[in-house]
Amino acid sequence: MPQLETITELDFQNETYKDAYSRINAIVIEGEQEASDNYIKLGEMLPEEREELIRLSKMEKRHKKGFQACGRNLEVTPDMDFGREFFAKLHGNFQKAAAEGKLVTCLLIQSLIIESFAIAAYNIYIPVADPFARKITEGVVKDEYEHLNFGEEWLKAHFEESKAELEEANRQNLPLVWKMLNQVEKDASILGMEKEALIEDFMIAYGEALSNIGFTTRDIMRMSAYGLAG
Ligand code: Y39
Ligand code: FE
Ligand code: FE
Ligand code: FE
Repeated sequence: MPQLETITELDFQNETYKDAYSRINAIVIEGEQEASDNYIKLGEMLPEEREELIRLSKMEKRHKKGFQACGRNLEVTPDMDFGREFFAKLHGNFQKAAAEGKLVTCLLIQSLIIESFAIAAYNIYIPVADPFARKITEGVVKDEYEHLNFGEEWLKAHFEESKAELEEANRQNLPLVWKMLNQVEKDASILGMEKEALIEDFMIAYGEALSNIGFTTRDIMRMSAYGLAG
């Protein structure tokens, strides 16, 4: 089905567009910074993977720089207070889990939930982005699959002993994703990104990850239902 938004010409210099961009761009910049911090933290929790995790952290730092350049290119100042507020709950849950040494919960939050969110958002953004941002985002999204894969591989290798903690972490964190999507629905739509498409791509990436780790279709259905009602 052709998307009307990709046919309609977006005016990247329009004030409405730039206002919405100031919040979405901030979310992405804040998200990349937090992702970078989270991978450093994961490297401390998982010393045998420390070098690999430091490498992923550096990739996130580069993503942040790329998206800052996208904002400058459109002459938009990112609303970083909004970005921090947007991630506050999920970030708080990651930090609490890290303080308690709950590695599996931290991996679920960063490598499965946040990476799936990034993959959905960037894939939906690419066709409607300005040419400068499109190039940057195309480079970034390839990396995000690698990040998701890191979490998948580790959790797959430790599935039996991680299963219960994964289910609990899913129950506590997936509802936050739907709240976050609701918060940006209007701004995203001004940029040509529809919430339904974001949800669909998120669920595909997240569901495939859970399947690769070892969950059954039945488990995935049950786990996906969390938060949808809330
Ligand atoms: O791993 C990463 O690089 C993740 C930090 C980035 C998350 C980006 C989340 C974007 C949500 C944007 C919502 C716009 C509709
Ligand atoms: Fe990233
Ligand atoms: Fe990203
Ligand atoms: Fe990432």
